[in-house]
Amino acid sequence: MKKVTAGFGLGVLLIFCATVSMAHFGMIIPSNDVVGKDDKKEIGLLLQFTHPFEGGPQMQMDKPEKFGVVVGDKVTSLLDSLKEKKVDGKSTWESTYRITKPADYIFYMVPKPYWEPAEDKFIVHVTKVIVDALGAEEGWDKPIAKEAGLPAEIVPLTRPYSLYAGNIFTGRVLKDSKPVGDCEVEVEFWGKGKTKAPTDSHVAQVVKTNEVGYFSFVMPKAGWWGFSAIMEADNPIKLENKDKKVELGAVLWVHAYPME
Ligand SMILES: [Cu+2]
Repeated sequence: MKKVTAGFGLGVLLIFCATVSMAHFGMIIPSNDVVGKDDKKEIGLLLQFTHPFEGGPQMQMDKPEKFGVVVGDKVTSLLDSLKEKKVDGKSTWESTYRITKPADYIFYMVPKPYWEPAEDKFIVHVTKVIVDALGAEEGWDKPIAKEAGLPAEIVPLTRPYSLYAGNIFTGRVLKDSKPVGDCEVEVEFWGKGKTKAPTDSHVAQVVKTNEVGYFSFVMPKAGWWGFSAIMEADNPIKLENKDKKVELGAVLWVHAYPME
């Protein structure tokens, strides 16, 4: 809905999406991005597909194809831990995860393809979030696509936790483990509809990667920020015997704290 695709006029887009500029994002949000030694060792995780800035409309998220965590070299599927929770009649998912040792925990999710009639394509937003536990502070910069079986990912160059509002965040977009240049990265604040945008086009910010896949963005406000690198998947998906394009998003969520 951010782009008017051939054959679809603005009028059609408006029917499906209240505001043209709203972008949808895959989301994994942990209850905490940093778990200290005195904190509860159980973290909650929320998985959903929505328009984060506006706090909706909520979009249906079927049970993901993959959901798990990479700790060091170890990949663990957490699919069985997911519990469905309906929000506005649409499925979201919740999980809890117990921290067992000092490490950076890289959570990832590959959703089932979502059919978006307004854009005449499927959407697959492969999503990551990284939690540091018990002062480990290492492992966050590791690509996990190969081990976890992700078609694309954002690898952070800025440590992706314990950030401040006002920090610059830099990441690198990889598809099939190769850098993606000239790629649009949509950026959205998880405003839940409480943050006001001066115009519709302020809802999602857009930066592009340079020729070797790097992008940067300064986060102006404390809270959760989502970065979504928008690509096209290699293979179309058939719908009623017609090949449909697949929007492949590589999404990373980071949390910025206020500086007091
Ligand atoms: Cu949408």
